[in-house]
Amino acid sequence: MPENADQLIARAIEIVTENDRGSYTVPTKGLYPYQWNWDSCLTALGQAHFDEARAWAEIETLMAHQWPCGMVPHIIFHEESDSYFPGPDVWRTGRPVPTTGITQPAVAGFAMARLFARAKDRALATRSVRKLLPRISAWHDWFYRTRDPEATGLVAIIHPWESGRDNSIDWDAALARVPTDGLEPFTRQDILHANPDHRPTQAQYDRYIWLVQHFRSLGWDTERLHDASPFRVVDPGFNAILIRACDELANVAEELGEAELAVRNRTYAQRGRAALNSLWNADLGQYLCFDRAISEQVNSPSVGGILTVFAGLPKTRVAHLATRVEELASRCGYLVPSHDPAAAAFEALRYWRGPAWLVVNYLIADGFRLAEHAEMAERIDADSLRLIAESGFAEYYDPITAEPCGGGRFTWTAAMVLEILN
Ligand code: 2M8
Repeated sequence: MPENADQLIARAIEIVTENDRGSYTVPTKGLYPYQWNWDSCLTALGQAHFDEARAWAEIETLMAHQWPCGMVPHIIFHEESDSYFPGPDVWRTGRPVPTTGITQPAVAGFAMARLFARAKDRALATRSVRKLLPRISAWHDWFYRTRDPEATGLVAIIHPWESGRDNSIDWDAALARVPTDGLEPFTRQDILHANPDHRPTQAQYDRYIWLVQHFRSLGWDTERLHDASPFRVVDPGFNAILIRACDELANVAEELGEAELAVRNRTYAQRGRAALNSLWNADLGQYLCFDRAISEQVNSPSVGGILTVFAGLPKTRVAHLATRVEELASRCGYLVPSHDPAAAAFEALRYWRGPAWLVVNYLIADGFRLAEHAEMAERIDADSLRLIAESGFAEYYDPITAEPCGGGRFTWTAAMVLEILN
């Protein structure tokens, strides 16, 4: 018998709670035993439906580990664990509580604004936002200062892990140019917890780790890493999240009388949105990545170019993206595949090379809702719930068969269900 909404909500709360470590939440036990940056912010959205104070604490814990330069790391290693590689002994960033030295999609500004808009406890929300605003804004400053040194309006990622879409086909050509000489031997843990056929390849891991070693050899000086990295890619989805976060932060800052933060973030958002035009591909009717190291567009039709709708786009662009989503829907059973199933490199089960992810669905649906394409938003939400009904709270799903993949009882998947059903 299919579960009703109340039963699903109860199960989702159970999963988020079992992964709760007090002041932060792990994505799923075993596979990911630490705090991940964008997981935490998306998790807080779900937590707020049953515990507002806990939701604020989730984001505050993340932001407490911001580096003095403004960067917010992609993983905080709160506790020791031998079930994840690469751990703190590989990163060696020298932080009091160990962290990685790269970042992840800047969801925090959006999550903060959404929690603030919905908060029932206004005093608690205002107190938390007063703490978070300057920190999140400093992160945005850091992005545009260090990752857009030529002031193009768009930031680059310097490691595939920063995108959150780790082994996307988007990175293949750029990653192939990353050398592997001097690579220290290592043992992966991910393939002990998840099916190796659903994970990145060894050749990709070699390059992920080479980049970590390279940045480490530069003393984790984040002002230098962009120019020193052989991997520099402008991801439209990553930029869209940052642009929206800047806009949302500016709204909250205006409301609280923080004029300077508001103006700065609004300017980032406006410049970023204008610059996204350079990533538009008229033949495909979607945005594409740009390989900054060789100044070439990356001809790879991934979900990164559709996620752009989250930035808040002109109506004509949104209409094109809706058409693209219709095309993808005709090629799979469940929206939104992380890569176009018509592309030769598409792999239905391999992580970010094809599978559907509820967090990405949520962000895309939110973008369509913002653009008053409610029908498309509801369709994507409905597909997310069909995936849950078919296959439970998995990390990701085959977009053709709904087969569940990766870690089970996954926090952000459960958090997105709470968002959809509340
Ligand atoms: C995945 O990434 C980590 C590295 O950061 C990994 O595979 O080891 C990605 O899906 C990423 O987007 C996510 O934040 C993380 C934790 O869920 O797992």
